[in-house]
Amino acid sequence: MKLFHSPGACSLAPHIVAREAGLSLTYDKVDLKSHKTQGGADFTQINPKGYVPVLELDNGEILTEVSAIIQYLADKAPDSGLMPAVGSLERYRVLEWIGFVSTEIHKGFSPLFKPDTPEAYKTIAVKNLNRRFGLLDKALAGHHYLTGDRFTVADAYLFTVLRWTVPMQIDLSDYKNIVAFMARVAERPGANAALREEGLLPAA
Ligand SMILES: N[C@@H](CCC(=O)N[C@@H](CS)C(=O)NCC(=O)O)C(=O)O
Repeated sequence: MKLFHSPGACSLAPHIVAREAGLSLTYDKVDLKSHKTQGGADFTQINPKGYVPVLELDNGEILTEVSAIIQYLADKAPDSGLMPAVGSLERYRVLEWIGFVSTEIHKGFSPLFKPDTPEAYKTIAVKNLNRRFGLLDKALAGHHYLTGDRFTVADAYLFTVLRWTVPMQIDLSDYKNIVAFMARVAERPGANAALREEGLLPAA
């Protein structure tokens, strides 16, 4: 399987999941401005949606959308516990968080990345994000990860999008549980390996 990704983008979430699951993928870096991949391909031919992440399966099929790719990868390594068993309430709890991270946090950041978003709307977007961060901080109180003390794909996704508070200069220091969560995830061997491979940490 091959993951098309861009350093620090939402494609970091499947990269972390692959590392945590012990799956050996190949990687191709996408320049999101030129839509060329490091391997020399025209990315718009690979994913007409034009965005990362894309997972190319061994049979040549293409899977898109963070939420689908992280579940697919985790299900390839069921013993990893990254995705609880099909039919269990625990699985629906993880799905509940994936939905929240995707629609409330990931897409909450989107206007901040767009150069044509009016400044007044950026202020509203940051306010909305802070409301969500308050909820997250409460949800993380007393345990290590979103659904308890086991790391799941939802945590990989949340960690990935919350990293964007740094370039967006959003201060998280009032959210002590989120700050502790970010440090905890960054220290996990799988997440740490993915961060290094994307050039987001100094090489070991
Ligand atoms: N709905 C998509 C959104 C993916 C997305 O927002 N990708 C961004 C990077 S985080 C991207 O590639 N943007 C470039 C573009 O849209 O041209 C998903 O959940 O996978």
